[in-house]
Amino acid sequence: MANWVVVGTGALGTLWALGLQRAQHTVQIYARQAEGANITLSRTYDQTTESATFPVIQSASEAPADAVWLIIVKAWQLEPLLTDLQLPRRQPVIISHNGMGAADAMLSEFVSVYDLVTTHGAWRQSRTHSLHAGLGQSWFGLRHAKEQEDETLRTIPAPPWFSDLAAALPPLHWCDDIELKRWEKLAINCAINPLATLANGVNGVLRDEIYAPKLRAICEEIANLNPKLDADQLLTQVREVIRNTAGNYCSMLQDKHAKRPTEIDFLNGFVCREGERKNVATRTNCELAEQITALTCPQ
Ligand code: KPL
Repeated sequence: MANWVVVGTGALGTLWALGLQRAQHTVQIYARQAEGANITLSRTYDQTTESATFPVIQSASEAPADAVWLIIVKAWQLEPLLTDLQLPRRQPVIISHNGMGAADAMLSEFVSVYDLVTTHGAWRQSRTHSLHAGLGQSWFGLRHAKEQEDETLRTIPAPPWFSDLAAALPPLHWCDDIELKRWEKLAINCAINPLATLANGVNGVLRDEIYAPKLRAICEEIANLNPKLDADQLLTQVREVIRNTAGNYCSMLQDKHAKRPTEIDFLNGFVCREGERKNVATRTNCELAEQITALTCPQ
């Protein structure tokens, strides 16, 4: 049994913290600006509410040396957070956020970085309460160093504490090629988040046929950037997530309403930059990045 530190008590961080505590693990919450020594978090799923109280730590030195750090913050929060935390580079860290490219240089200094990719739909009804609006699934794997990306992937055994995490919020799949899952999730977020935000509605609005050409174009452009991806398969995954999280307000729309920065730069913005770098057309993604930036950061 591992000791866990959860960083980030947003909608999804809350679900994982509650799940780990429910499975009898020791869970601390890291919160730099905590208001007290404890925090009570709760979630509602299918009209049932559960809650639990966690000890709060304000510095990494308060965590056990063997703790596993589960960091579920917004992509743009990651770099300042890692700078603040100053974790020893040997500490295993698990990273979960939407999009690609966040704090890559810093994370490359760590010995073992794991990525957690999830399609659960949840939104924060208050600072400490999460509404688990749509069941999804999650994938977990060791991030590969850049130079290994194109090599045949080795089969890597899951760490001993993988089962703790898998029991906390099932289903969680161990994945040898987590980078591929990150790209698939990138496509899901690039398709759903900006369109649902512009529509100012729940993810389910995207079932309307008027969105079909845009959803397809987004997936095709992303598939053209990565030879491992297939546009039709991406579109099928996007439609499945829209169906399963139909009643959820996507994180970008929640960010917009809360007047927080969005993750657009790490989503369609990342795709747009990759397109330029690889000389691949990504017009639809670039346009969406511009539209969301204009909507959320008015000049
Ligand atoms: O990841 C999400 C998000 O809102 O950021 C999805 C899966 C699209 C659920 O809303």
